[in-house]
This record gives sequence, structure tokens and C-alpha cells, in this order.
Amino acid sequence: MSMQSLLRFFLGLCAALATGAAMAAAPGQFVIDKGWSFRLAPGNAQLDTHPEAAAWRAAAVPGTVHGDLFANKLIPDPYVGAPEAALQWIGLADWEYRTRFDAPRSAMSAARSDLVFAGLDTFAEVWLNGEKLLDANNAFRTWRVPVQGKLRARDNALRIVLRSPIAKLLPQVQAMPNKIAGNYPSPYGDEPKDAMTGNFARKPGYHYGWDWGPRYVTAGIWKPVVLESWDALRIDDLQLRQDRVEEARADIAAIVTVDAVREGAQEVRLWQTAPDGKRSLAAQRRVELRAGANRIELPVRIERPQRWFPAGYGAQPLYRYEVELGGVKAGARTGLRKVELRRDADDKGKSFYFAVNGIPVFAKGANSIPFDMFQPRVSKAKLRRVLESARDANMNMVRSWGGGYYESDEFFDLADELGLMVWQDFMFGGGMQPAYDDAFRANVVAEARDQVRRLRNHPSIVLWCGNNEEEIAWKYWGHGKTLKEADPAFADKVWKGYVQLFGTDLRKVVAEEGGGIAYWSSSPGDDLAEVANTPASGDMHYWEVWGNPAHPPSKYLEITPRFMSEYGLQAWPVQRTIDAFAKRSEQGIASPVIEAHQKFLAGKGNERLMKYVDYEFGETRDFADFVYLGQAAQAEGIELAALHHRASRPFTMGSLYWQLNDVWPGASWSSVDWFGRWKALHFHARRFYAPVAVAALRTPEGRTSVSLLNDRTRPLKGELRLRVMSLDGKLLRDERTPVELAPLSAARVAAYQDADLLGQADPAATVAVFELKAEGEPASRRVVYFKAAKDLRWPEPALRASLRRDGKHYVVDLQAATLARGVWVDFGDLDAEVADNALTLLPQERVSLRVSSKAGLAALRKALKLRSVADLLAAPASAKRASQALPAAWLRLDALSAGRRRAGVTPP
Ligand code: BMA
Repeated sequence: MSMQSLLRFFLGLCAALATGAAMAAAPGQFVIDKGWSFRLAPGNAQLDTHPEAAAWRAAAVPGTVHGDLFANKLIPDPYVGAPEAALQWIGLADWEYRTRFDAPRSAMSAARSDLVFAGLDTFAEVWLNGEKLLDANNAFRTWRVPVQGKLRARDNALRIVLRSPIAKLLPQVQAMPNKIAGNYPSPYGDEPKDAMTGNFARKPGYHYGWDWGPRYVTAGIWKPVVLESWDALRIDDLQLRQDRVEEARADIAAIVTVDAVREGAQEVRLWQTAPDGKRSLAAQRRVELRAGANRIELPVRIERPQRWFPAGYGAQPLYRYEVELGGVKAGARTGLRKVELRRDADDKGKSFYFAVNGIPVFAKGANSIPFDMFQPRVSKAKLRRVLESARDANMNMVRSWGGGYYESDEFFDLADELGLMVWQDFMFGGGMQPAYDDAFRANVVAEARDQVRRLRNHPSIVLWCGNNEEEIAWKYWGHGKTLKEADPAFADKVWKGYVQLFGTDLRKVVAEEGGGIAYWSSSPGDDLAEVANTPASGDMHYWEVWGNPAHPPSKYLEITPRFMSEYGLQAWPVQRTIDAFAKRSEQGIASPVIEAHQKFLAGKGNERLMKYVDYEFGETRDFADFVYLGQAAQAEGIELAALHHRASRPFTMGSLYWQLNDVWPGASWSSVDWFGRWKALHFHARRFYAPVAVAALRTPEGRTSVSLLNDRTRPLKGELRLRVMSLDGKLLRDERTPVELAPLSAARVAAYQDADLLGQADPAATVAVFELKAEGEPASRRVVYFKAAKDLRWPEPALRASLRRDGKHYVVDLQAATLARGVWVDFGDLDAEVADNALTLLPQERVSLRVSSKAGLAALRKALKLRSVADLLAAPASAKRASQALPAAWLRLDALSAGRRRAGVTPP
């Protein structure tokens, strides 16, 4: 997408939100999404420097102040170029929103009316017709305020003032003699580095900047505002609690909470729509309602239920329920499954794995972060694209990480439908918060009840986790120690507050409201055991690869945890995505716009990325090559780790790499970029997470172990083939062995020293290829190299491509004369989806890939570019010879010579 179209994209979204077009309201519900305007609040200090924001202008609700400023052309696109520093004033200002509305007639005559605010970010003062209704202080809570008697038939004035969260909290934080740990200090001076306020606000942590995203401390009415009116009763909630789910039958309880205006008898009916569409009356009863809150429990038994399974283990049938009471209806959907977090003790510690419907499931997936800096812009189509990508890459779990927001209902609907299990963090992304403060804790508990109630019917949720990395930050990163030294009494209070919130309070909310789903106090951890982040017990984050001391990826082979919930390597997104925020002339490894979109080490993360490129491929200083090789290094490194985790089953039962997606276009650990485009890693993930696969893991000392991986619940027969060949195609060995794979297993079938595989062959010019073919499964293949790519003697790259039309699609035929590693097929700026990419072709191998595109054949041919590792690492002279030798019928597109990689940094 060009810069122009990115701008249009942003504007288009804002416009769609401004019209509030698609917001459907249930009877008795009046959505207040029209006529909103906003301005910088009068009297605010930011007006001196930003008088342009003083006038009332059109606003979108739901929305954010950044979105509104951009739609009104008061700020540039926050994603394009490097505008961040100049936009920090927005987070320091107070913002005023207002609208006027006529009350629907039904609301005027109703016995009760509530104004419901599903999301206010964050310190919001709400006024209706001049009367203060609410002081809100938590972006994650739903605020419900009775307004009967306060409404006018015509022209009600609703006004919301959103206070700067930084300005509001700074005095309190600055007054602390000893601070508690925050996350990323602002490089922009809008907040002192030694008084970070973010962790004192119940607001998405990443708004304050993270190591993959910008700092945009936004504010806004980020979820709908609804006027709800009723005469007799309101159904507050319908919980579908799964008490027992087995093959033969399921017992669930439909729990209806009702807010009744007056007491009296009512008939309650519960309708069930089975996955096949059959609707039946599941329960019916006469109930005596009290005035006020009521709880009705309706037991439902389902014989031979159609059970919900994670992707790869069965289907995702969903049951719908509708409750009807006094003429009022409410509905909910669920999938029937039994989920357990199994913690079995053994001589090393305790296991950590999920069993669904009794099946121990090896969790394969990634961590998800927010899908945009500005949540209201996230469309269902965007969520679908990323979550379908997860499912398509053979993932079965995402961990929805704690530094963002609780994802929308749409996210969980999609996860339910796609069979993606969700490990759900509470929104605590790191650092420490004032949990010693009773009011703060009460606020969090209210938030947790709101969120657990909202999400508990989703079969995808398998775990509620207290926070991200707070326990290890306190115990091992120096924070606890420093505070103890500075002020032992305060340190004690901070830790006790932590234990109270994450050890007791949130656990209790999940036990009371969660419908039987397990709670885990922190990731990584061992649920508050003395030692956290140990391979022996619980879950683990491993960052000594990428993070300090930045070991090479081979170090992953030495770490064998119970469940690896974070590990990662960065890469830049594809060129087309980079072009969306930086002009070509601005693109260079150390250019300002590129560094502005590289948040690791405050812009200097490319040095770290270069180190990882260098470990394997050698140094490159040309930006395009750096992008390409960075992706290759990321993909190969994560593949090594993931396969090691899978091969360590059953000790290891999960592998979630960091990270699935992005908040904006930039460098990060993601495998799918902000536009939804796959990096090389995501193509690799589809192969290394395949249910049936071979792992061939070589240590730097020269020992290769081969494991067969079977996530299927049935045994499989197949054949394992070993070939040893030279890079230019000489076959030195070819053996086939029949193999049997037990269900749900990893089995090590062979181990070799280099010499066993190589014999007399040159390690710099030889590979071993392991290929598993199992009945009914796609072939799985791993190529073992005996030296780093930079130390191999690459023969002349001789990769050919031709593009042809094939019915509605195109097909690109690839043929490699010599081994082609990391082949990347690219169509530049054209919209074209290639069925597979980031491939390694063996000498003489041909591969045909489907290409879906609306573009014409000639345009696609013109745009088609190929790259492979040898293009950059083989001798330039031979590369030239190879390109001359090509038949005219083939497009020769990979004529990148080694000379290019020595080219200097593109000047900014
Ligand atoms: C982990 C995460 C995030 C962070 C990532 C990459 O610690 O929990 O906080 O973005 O590493 O550094």
C-alpha cells in the first residue's frame, strides 16, 4: 500500500466509525453514536501551543482523540514517517466530548433507564443535562448509571471530559519517595523518566509505548454509549456454565441474572439451538422474582453432545441459547468442552499443560498483542485475517498478552469458530502497580468481574492469567531488591499488595465467575512458588536469545521447559509494508524514520537484529537485504526452538512464540504484520507446527537428533527418508526407513554425529535432508546444514521462475538447479497472495505455487521478484554466469549479486 493509500485507509476507518453505521441495537437500547463533537478542554495548558484544537469539531464514538484529530486534519497520520515526538501533547491535554440526543419515547415512559458506557479511556467525568453522572477511572470497566428522571424528551446534553492520565497521576507518583517499577520511560519529555504514571492507571499499558509500538497516550470514548430502558425487567447476563462435559452427555447450567423492577411470578423459557440448527425448548420454569437482582439457574442436559475441540483435534460446533422471561429475550453461544490445566508432580517439579476433552494438547501458537494503537479502528475483518492466519499456520493457541486491552467479543467469537484456545492475561503488562492501595485493588476486581463475565461463555478461553512478567521483574530484575534496600517497609507493602491481588483477589474472581477455568497468577511463573521462570515447573519466558546476553539461536536447544510461553526474534515486515510509512529515500538501517519504527533499544534495535543476521548470514549493510535476511534469520531461529519444544514432548507441552501480530507497521517480533502480511516466519510456522512433522536438530557441537512428531490422536505409519547431498545436487546417500508414530507423541528415532552423516564430504558444501511421509499427511522436511550459511560454499544461484494463468488463479513454477534456501517470491506493490513462500528447494526440485491476484498476467510477470540466500552469499562472478545461462522462456529475476550486500547504507 502506498503512503497515499495508507492515509486513505486511516481516513476511511475514521469515517466508517463516525457514521456509526453498523451498530445494531437491541429493543430498549438506544445507541448514542451520532452528533458527537470534541475539543481541547477550555483552560487546559496545552491550548497555548495548540489553539488549533480549541474549536468544537466532529468526533467518532466509539473512537479515540488521535483518530478524531487525524480525521479533522489537525495531526498527521501517526503511523507515517516519524511524527511521534510532536504528538505527545495530546496525552497531556484534557479533552471534552459532547453530543445532544432526543430520548426515544419508550425511554421517557420506561420504569428504568440506564446510561451504559462500555468503555471510557480513562479518567472521565460524565455530565447529563448539566448534572454530573459519573467519575470513571478504569478503561476496562463497564459503567452503568441510572438516569430515569434525568432524561428530557428532547435535546439531552451529554458531555464527557477526559482528563490527561499523565497530568492527573503525576503529582501522586512524584510524591512517592521511592517509586515502583514502570515499563518504558518516555523518550519525549512529556513525563519524567523517573515518575512513570502508566501503571497507576487502569488503561492499556502499551499506549505509553512498548518495545514494538509507539507512545500514543490516547483518550476516548472507546466503546459504545447506550441508553437502556425497560419496564418490568432487564436480563443482565446469561451464563452457560459447563459443569460436566463428556462424550455421552453434558450437564450445563444456564444462569440468568435479572434486574426486576417489581416482584412477581414469571415464566422463564430457555431455547437451545444445536450446531445442526435444531431448535428445542431446553428448560421452562415458573419463577418468583424479587424486586432488584435475581439469579435463576436452569439445568440443561445434552445427550451425546457435539463437543468443541481445538483446531487439529476435531470440529468447533457451537450451541446457541436464548432465554425468554417476561417478554424480554437474551442470547448466548458456547461450545461444549472440558478444559483442564494439568499440574502433575514428578521428580523434577510439576507439569503445565492443557487437556481438552481429556486429550493432552501440545499448545502451538504465539502471543497476540493489540491489533492497533487505537482499538476502535480494529475491524472484524482485520481480526479475522490475523486469527485465520494463526489457524492456517497450524496454531491452536494464542496468548492474549496483558499490556493491551481485553479483546473484543468479535475476537473471541472468531477464536471459538477457528478452534484457537485463548490464554487470557489480565491487563497487567509488566512493572508493578499500587496493589497495596485498597481502592486500586477494588477497581481491578470490579474490572475483572466485568471481563470474566463478558467472556466466560467462550469455549476458546482456557486460562486466566494474572499478569505478564511482574513476578519475575520483582524477584529477578532488581526491582524488588532495590526497593527493599531503599525502603524495606514499603517494599514489603508492595509485595504483599501484589500477592493479595494476584494470589488471592483475581483468583477468587475467576473461581466465582469463570465457570471452572483455571487461574494462573503470572506468566512466566509457577503460581507463586518461590522460584519462577524455571524449566522444571510452570511456564517459562526465555529471552537470553535476542535479549541479553543475545546468545545465538542454537542456545534454544539447551532450554527445555514445561511450557514455553514466550521466546522471540525480530524481523522487519515486507518491503511493501515498509514503503507504507517510509519513502525509499528514507529507508536505511540507521535512518531516522526507520529507527522511529524500531522500538527495541529505543530505536537502536537494528544493531541487535544485525547481530542475528550476522550469526547465520554475515553482515549486510543494504537495507533491502537486511530486511530479507532478518526475516530468514527470524524464521529459522524460531523454527529451531519450536521444533525443539515439540520434540521434548511430553515434558514440554507448549510453544508460544513472541509475537503473532503488530500494532502498527514497524519492526517487531511478529510473524504477521499490521497489514496482515506474512513474514517468512509465518510460512515456516505453518510447516513447523504441522500436526505431523519431523524435527532434525543439530547442535553447534555437531550432533543431530531426529524426532518424529505426531499431534494426531491416532497412530500413523510412514516412511522417513534421509538423503545426504551436495549443494549442487550430488546425491551421496539415500535411505528410507518405515516408521510408526504413536498417537500424541514425539519420539527420537536417530542421533548422528556430523561424521556419521558427512563421511568424507565437505561440511561447507553438503546438507542432510530428512523427510517424513506419513499416511494422509503432507510431507514434512528438514534440511540440516553443517555450517552457518555465511560459511557455506554456495554454488551459483540458479533459480528459475515462470508465471502462468491457471483458471481463476495464476501459478508460479519454480525450479532450482542448485539448493535454493529461503526462496522469497514477491510481487512488489501488487495485491497478490502466494500460496507458500520462504521455501527451500533442493537441487533440481520443481515447485508450483498458486498465486491469487486481480492483477493481469503481464503486470504480475513484471512485478515478480525472487530472492534466495545464495543470491547474497554466492560469488558474484558465478551469479552472473548463472543468469546468462537461463532459457528465454524463464524469467530470471534474482540477479542480486554479492556486490550489492557490500553497498553502503542508503542515505537518509
Ligand atoms: C516480553 C513481553 C513483552 C515484550 C517482549 C519483547 O517480555 O512480555 O513485554 O514486548 O518480551 O521484548
